[in-house]
Amino acid sequence: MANYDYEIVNGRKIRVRPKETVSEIDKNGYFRRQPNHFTTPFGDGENDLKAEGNKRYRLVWAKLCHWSNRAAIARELEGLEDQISVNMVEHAPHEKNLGWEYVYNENNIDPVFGDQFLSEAYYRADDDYQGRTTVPALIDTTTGKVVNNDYNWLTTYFEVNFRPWHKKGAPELYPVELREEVDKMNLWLFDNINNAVYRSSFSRSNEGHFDGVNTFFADFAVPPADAKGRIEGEEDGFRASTHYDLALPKIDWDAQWKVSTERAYLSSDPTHPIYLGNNRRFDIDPTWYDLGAESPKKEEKETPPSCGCCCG
Ligand SMILES: N[C@@H](CCC(=O)N[C@@H](CS)C(=O)NCC(=O)O)C(=O)O
Repeated sequence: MANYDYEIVNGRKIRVRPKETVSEIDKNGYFRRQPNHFTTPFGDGENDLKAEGNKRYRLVWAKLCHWSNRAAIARELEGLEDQISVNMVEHAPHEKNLGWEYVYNENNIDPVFGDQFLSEAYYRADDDYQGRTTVPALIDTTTGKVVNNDYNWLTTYFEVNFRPWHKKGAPELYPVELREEVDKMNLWLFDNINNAVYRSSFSRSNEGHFDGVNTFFADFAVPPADAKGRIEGEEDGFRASTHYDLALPKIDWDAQWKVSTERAYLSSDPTHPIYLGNNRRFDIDPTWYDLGAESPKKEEKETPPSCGCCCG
């Protein structure tokens, strides 16, 4: 077992949260997100998690976390409030950063598990788990162990596997005919928006930071484009949006727009680590997590010489 740092809180030995700015940074200073650790799916397979209502599972989420908001929203939309219980966490000041804590409960103790920190359920599941203990987390109340923190698919399990427990008239959030499209959209969202924010914030080099920033801004404010990718009111406008590539992968946008979209970084590029073709489970190239690996490099662009006066 690795060496861990602990703090004693109310007589509990609580492990100090690992710092992403140390453990998830590659040698070029890029942020490389830890893989999800508890990814066993719900299903009929021998080793799959078994869906069950009656509050067998407890969802832990936090207001500030977009991924966990999604799980909490899906649970309520489908009317699973009486079937999957819920609790919320926040960070609270301690000498060291101890991660998510049940600050909304009396004495900061979750009444079901008797835990003060979410990490306690993570380490019950895997005592040598080295990553950050994140929300959303689904905990099995029969064992008190985290069984799934796979934010992308958790919502889908609520929609598909927990269907027998949905309220009457619950919306179908993952209709069969749209699943492929929804999956693609989720991939795009992960790569270009949600995780781009992390890449811009936690990178420890300018390159890594701007890689995140540029990805985010290239794709966030996507104005509506017509079928050819043209944006109304912009004569030469085009959108370097990964979503279009994922949704309409057969179109060569560069040829279409007769202009280079400089896509080297985005997930339409087979060399991009998130490029997955039709793979549904984020089977990202394992070297993406290898912090010793080379980060992708953008080609340097020549900066036009300035006039040396007011233009700087
Ligand atoms: N499960 C994912 C994504 C979920 C995630 O990153 N959640 C963030 C909040 S948005 C979190 O719980 N962070 C807790 C922490 O870093 O201590 C992961 O392991 O990276």
